[in-house]
Amino acid sequence: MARQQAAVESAVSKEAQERIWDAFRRWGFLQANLDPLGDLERVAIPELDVTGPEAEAARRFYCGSIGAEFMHIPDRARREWIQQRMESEAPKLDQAKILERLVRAEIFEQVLQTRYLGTKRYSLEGEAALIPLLDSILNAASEQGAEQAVLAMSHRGRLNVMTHIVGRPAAEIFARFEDVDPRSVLGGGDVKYHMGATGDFPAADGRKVKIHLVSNPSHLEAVDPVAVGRARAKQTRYGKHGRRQVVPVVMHGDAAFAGQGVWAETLNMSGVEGFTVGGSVHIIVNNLIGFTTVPREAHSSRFASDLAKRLPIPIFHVNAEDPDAVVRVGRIALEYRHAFGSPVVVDLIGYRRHGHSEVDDPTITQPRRYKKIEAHQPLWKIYASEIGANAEPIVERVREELDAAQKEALELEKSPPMRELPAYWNAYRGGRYNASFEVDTAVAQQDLTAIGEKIASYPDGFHIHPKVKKLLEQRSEMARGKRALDFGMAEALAFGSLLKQGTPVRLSGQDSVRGTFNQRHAALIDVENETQFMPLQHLAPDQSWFEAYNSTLSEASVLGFEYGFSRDFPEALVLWEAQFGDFANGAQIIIDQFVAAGEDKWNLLSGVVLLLPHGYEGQGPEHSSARIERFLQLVARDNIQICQPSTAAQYFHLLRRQALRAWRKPLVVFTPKSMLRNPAASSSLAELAAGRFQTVIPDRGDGTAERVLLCTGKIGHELVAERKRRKDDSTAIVFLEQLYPFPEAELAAEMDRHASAREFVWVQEEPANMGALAFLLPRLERLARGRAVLSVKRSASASPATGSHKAHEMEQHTLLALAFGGAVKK
Ligand SMILES: Cc1ncc(C[n+]2csc(CCOP(=O)(O)OP(=O)(O)O)c2C)c(N)n1
Repeated sequence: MARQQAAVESAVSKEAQERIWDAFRRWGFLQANLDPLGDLERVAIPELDVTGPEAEAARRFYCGSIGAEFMHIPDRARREWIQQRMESEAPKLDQAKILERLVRAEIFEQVLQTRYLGTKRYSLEGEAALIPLLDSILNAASEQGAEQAVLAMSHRGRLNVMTHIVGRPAAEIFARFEDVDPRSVLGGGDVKYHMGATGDFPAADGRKVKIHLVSNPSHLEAVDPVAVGRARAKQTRYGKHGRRQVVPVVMHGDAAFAGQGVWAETLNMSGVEGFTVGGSVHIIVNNLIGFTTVPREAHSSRFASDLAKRLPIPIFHVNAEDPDAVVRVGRIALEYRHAFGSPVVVDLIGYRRHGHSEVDDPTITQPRRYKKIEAHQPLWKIYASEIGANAEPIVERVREELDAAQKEALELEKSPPMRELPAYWNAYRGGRYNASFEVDTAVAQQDLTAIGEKIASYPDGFHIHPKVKKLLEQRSEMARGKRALDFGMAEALAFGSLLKQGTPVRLSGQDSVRGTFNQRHAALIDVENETQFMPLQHLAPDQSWFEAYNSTLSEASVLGFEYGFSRDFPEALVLWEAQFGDFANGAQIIIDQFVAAGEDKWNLLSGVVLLLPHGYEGQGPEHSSARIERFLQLVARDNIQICQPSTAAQYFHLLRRQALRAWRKPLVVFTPKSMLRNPAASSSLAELAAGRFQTVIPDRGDGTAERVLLCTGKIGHELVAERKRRKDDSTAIVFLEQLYPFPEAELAAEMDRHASAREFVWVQEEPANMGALAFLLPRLERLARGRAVLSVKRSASASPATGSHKAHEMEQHTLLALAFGGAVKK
């Protein structure tokens, strides 16, 4: 009886013990000691109001300098992994090395402060533990076989990271402050705390980890998907073990992490096959302030990181003033990433010693906090006294080194590049367009037939959907020259021929595998078991790789990712497709900051292709335009290419040109919707087997036209049909297939050829304040040599298109009527 009683009691107490541990594992982070200045108050949790040895042990593990959030992870093995790490004694660390790191980080900032008073550097002081944290992550990564790390970060502490983690000599950073070579960047370039850098990190195990710090615009968080896309490309290069060999580490500010959405979009891709990188490591360099904004104004949650909890990934908060804990967390984070291929978040909570930049006075908005900060010792001093070390000799030595580096910088004549481009960029060129870049894009007809037949076939026993079967039969006819080619087939043949020539192809976008307009069918789906078969992956044993992915419903992160991928795979044709061109403005930051300006700011090239379905077809304000005007406003110095191919053959040659030329420039293509299957836009096999992309498609060779209509894309086909209907034989219709780089010579030749024309009329579907009108008018006037230049367009409008199909048709009818009769001046 007594024994039975004891057994019950011990069972109860075991249960009670479990409850205690569970409570601390679940809620302990809310009472952890995370904020060096104590402003982040601990949260009262009744479940943690317990005493006794069990409670004390659990409190020690879960309410110290590390607060782990992991109980939202459904996978028990992952929770247990973290539990086991959290509930073991802290490892012995090389504290002397940590101290040295801290001294270097802080003295570097102080030297910059005294030498370059009044210049912005976005000091890391208050978060100096970032350097030992990165050190710890990279050392752990090296042990796991990492050969490269892709780092992304914004302004805060960037110069410090460049020197102490990327390994750029301090003299190079000083040279940027000295601005030794301003002429090299007149009108271009970027500020020093945005520049990319490459280097080698010497890991403790004797190996070197190649570091690539990604160039970054001011737009906070915009770099996140770019960095992850770059990591994916590098991993693809490594092959099978790529995910282990390349580790992405992305750093964030707390206000930016809480406020911006693109990191969340990027992390949402982390488990999606086409976009995974085997886990990215995220560090919030959390100084509990954003410029002048305090956390209660910056987010509605306790932690800036809270939104990350929507994913089953761990978040480790750590007090930035406990360097040992920080170093420990770095290792745990990296090893977790490695063990489970999962992203992980480290929230490094410290403070910001100065104003937002060093020229900003923070005492105006946070007088009390800054009084506290002023009285607060730098971390290296606190740490040195904690571990009983004398840091003064290190300080002395570091100062001397930095003095020497500054002298060295003054002797430099040119601004150091701070990076080395990988060899795979050797074969490619940027800069201004040169006709010598042109290549042959035609493919012999028998080769097209062979590729086309493969594209139209699938394995025996594959249960094909009847509609797809019909489409493939049509494709087979197209391949044999028995039927005109549509855009879908032209694209497949462009991809297929490139793959056979050794160019890999990667395409992503919303519903892009099938194609929003049912036009692509890159994957065939077995109707019985939903297995996929991608004919373009089965062309020949020695072909290059082909990938097509449906993306998450995001523009910014997916385009950012593909831009990033293109940065590390110049030899591949990398395409991002918007569902409709109108949605591309969801990625406007990526377009403005990376696609259009990347070469100007950072001298970095990309051949990424944007496919933007465009055309006024009565589908409403958000399914018509792709904002041609916006892209045209971004152009200068041949930075991007803007094209609208009006036939299947033109599309074929354009895609091949993009891949085969050595000129690497982003390509924006306005692609068709209804025109995808319009017989007027289809082409013969012979047109793919000869010729090349025409920037201008001329009309009527006899030069007798009285009027010349100039247009681009779908409206041109409508104009041709209208001309036929009217039996008009005095009008020429010229298609402008490339808007930028503006094909001046080709267009001038065509306009001159129409010697009898009295007037040239630009016809566009867009309202007067949109489309290519404003861009083209001055150029056309120059080329018209005194002859009239008129235009036909919809009335200026705040919104791109009407929502009424009938109104659309009336408008379209009027456009055509005006084009053939009543065009008005400007
Ligand atoms: C998208 C965007 N909006 C606004 C800014 C202007 N801005 C630059 S830094 C900053 C505060 C950033 O705070 P936080 O993310 O906490 O980083 P910290 O500077 O504190 O390290 C702001 C608002 C910006 N760079 N990007």
